[in-house]
Amino acid sequence: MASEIEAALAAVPSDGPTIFDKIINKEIPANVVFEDDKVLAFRDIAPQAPTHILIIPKVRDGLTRLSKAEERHCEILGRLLYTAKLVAKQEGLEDGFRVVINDGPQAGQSVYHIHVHVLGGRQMNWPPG
Ligand code: DGP
Repeated sequence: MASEIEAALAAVPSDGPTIFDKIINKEIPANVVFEDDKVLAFRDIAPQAPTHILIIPKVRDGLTRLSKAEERHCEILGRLLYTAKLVAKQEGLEDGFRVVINDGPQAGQSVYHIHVHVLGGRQMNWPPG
């Protein structure tokens, strides 16, 4: 957990390319669980639950983080959430799952390409840390 926060605090919020561009462009491997023309879903490299999947838009279009969202992003934001539902079903998370979007350093965001975390397979705690 500490290294996740260290990574988030070290990350410089920017509109530049991120590691996720390399995954989209197949320059580095990822364990992809779902893909269509708009979104890509793959397993997190540092899973925080038995199932931990990231869902990202294939085109960032300025959407580095949720706080940068504009009206034009409503469609892709909806698609990210709908994909979370599809992926949760595909992963067999019938007993429930959690959807997380970290925004900015204080929330622990380390990659500035908006992404939805889908976590499941264990009992979640509340409040989150
Ligand atoms: P966040 O902290 O919300 O910005 O989440 C970023 C997540 O991205 C974090 O849980 C670890 C994951 N991640 C970072 N680099 C890679 C990578 O190269 N491959 C995969 N699969 N996940 C990555």
